[in-house]
Amino acid sequence: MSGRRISDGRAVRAALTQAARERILVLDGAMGTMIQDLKLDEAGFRGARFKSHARDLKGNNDILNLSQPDAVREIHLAYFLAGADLVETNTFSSTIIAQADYGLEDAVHDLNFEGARLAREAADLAEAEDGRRRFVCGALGPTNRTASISPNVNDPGFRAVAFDELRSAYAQASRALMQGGADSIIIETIFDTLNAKAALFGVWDAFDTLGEKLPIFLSGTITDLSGRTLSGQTPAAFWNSLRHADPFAAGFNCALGARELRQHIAELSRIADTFTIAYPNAGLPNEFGLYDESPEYMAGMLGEFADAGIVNIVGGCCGTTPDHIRAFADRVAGVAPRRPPRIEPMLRLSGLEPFTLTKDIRFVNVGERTNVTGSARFRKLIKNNEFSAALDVAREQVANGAQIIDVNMDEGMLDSARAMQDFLNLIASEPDIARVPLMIDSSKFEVIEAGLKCVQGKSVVNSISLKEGEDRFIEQARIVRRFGAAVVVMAFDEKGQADTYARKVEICARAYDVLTRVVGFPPEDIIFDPNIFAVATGIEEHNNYGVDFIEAARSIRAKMPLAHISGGVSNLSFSFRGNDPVREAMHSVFLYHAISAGMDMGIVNAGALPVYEKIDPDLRLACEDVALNRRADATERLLAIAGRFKGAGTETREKDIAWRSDTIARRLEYALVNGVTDYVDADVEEARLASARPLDVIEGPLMSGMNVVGDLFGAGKCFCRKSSNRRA
Ligand code: THG
Repeated sequence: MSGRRISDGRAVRAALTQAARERILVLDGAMGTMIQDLKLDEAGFRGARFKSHARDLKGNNDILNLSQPDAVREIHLAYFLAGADLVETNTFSSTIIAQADYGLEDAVHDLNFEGARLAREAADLAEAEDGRRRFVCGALGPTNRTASISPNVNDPGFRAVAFDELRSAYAQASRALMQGGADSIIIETIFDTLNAKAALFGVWDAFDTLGEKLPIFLSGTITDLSGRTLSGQTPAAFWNSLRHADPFAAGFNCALGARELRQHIAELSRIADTFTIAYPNAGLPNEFGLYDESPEYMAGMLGEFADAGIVNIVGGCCGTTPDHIRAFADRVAGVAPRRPPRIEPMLRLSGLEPFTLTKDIRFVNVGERTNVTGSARFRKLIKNNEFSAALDVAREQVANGAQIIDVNMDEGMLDSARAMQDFLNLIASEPDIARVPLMIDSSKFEVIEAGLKCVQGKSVVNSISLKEGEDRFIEQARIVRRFGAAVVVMAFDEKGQADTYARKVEICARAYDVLTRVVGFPPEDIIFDPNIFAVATGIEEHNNYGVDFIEAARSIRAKMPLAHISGGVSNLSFSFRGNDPVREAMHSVFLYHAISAGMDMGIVNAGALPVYEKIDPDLRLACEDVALNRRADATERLLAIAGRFKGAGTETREKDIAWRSDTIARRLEYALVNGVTDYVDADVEEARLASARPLDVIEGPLMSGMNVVGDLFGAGKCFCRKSSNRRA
């Protein structure tokens, strides 16, 4: 392939960074609008090369890179001369996936190569004109298929395109864009961050193949007034999903026009530690499919974005013309550019919504029930393909206060990768589950990878370890990082699972060192699991397992304060299987101490963790003696009283309604502390009728109930809050 030299990515990034620090940069406007004005007919679209192509080509704008190259170059040049610093190549649909509609898969390389070459030629002409450096953004559109939504409402688990298909299509397009002379790559009009993650893999594949890394721009699109992407993410969830790409700029384009875009750009501007970009449509299309917003009107809007310090790059999408771009360039000239904020490092995950592990959150509940080995009920449902009831298990975990849900399909009789994909695909279409981040749990890395290819949010991989040595650990960590996921690292090395305090700390410190120094993993995305093993098993060597975990957690948090500590809490009480009240008491007592030592996350049966203070004092003391290994006869003493507490666990218990005969104020307090919503409407109404003013209900019993909850939380004695489902 005769070609230009591939752009020097580092030099481009340095030049762009310097320019963006000095002034607000200008991107071009619409290509489609300009092409429409050419009023080309079918023959015009075909040109000589596609004269006898079997299918109609009118409307395939990208084909003009090959059939009408002079016209495309002219449009680019018009934008550059109107004041654009950057233009996008005319390659929005130049992937084999999108071009399949025209039977033009074979033309894809040329579409991208020529697309980049034409834009570069226009850039050279503009530079010769006025001496100012110009940049070419190689454009990758979203394709016409979504990776995380089914096109068929009757089959929500179906997908019209797979991650790997998108990845290789984007890799091919990216290679040709680079070979044609693109300075950077823009992944744009992102309506589904899973498509964008696949695009990133494709772009990185091209970087690896060609031995050069170009700056990346990311631009999402918010398509409805609720402020979410087509696939349902909020702007912050979107950013958390893609931040690992370390883009030169991130922002939004297209859709509802500048006025609607403002709040989303403002939010991104606050949370994104990179340059921001905004290129809206000229309003919504009118009844003729045309866009009405004038250059002056839009320049006024975007100028206000600039004055407010929320953008670094402005441009136009559908309906904008060189006149718009000229007006934008004039308006933002001389306005001080936004300075990207420094963002405090914290674990920031996402489902459809963001989840940030702030210092105010003492403990994150990860729901354990969607696990085929951890729940007989869930296993049966998955084995019988009763996916709808299996989804209810996930939904219950979220309703019971799980902030993340752990999904595990490791069962000998299952195709675990298949089951993982099917279940995660189904979760994606349940907004009340998909709003929370996922923890993808498997001891087989190929199952984890299969899962990662199905989730648009920023998830947690559970788990990797040094079990098979450092090389394998590094390789797996690099893959996890490319998906942008956080990671649970088990305290496990070549010699085995760490069971003592010293081994736990030693392995975690070694893993931390490798992850941060060799892989470049952000410390806040590392979650150590120093192994919770069963205590009170009758084997003396097991008695100190709880203490070893707690002390290891304390030491790891002190040495590596940005990293986190998690564990499978229900493991602790395996020897009391069949006695849920005792197991639950053990879990709460253990957590009370582990959390104050620095454990900040745990895989738990959400909704089955009694409040520390409410545990029967005899049981609590006996559990504490066991969990903290405080006396040699601790196990015998717990065993001796365990029978007294045998009965249903919290999950099925519920119906102990003695508290219903208390005073109205005490009832409201009980409901708040225990997260019981069943009687709230009637109780609040009763309290209101008994009060002089409705405000008295809030300031009286509701406030005092919340104070009790607040105190218990603050003291680390209350772990989990039920939430009413916020979205219907
Ligand atoms: N660390 C990490 N991941 C993990 C674990 C861990 N994943 C799996 C497991 N351990 C955590 N999850 C569970 C889930 C359920 C139970 C224990 C741990 C459990 N289940 C009941 C039992 O086996 O008695 C089953 C009851 C039922 O069938 O309903 O205890 O440590 N990183």
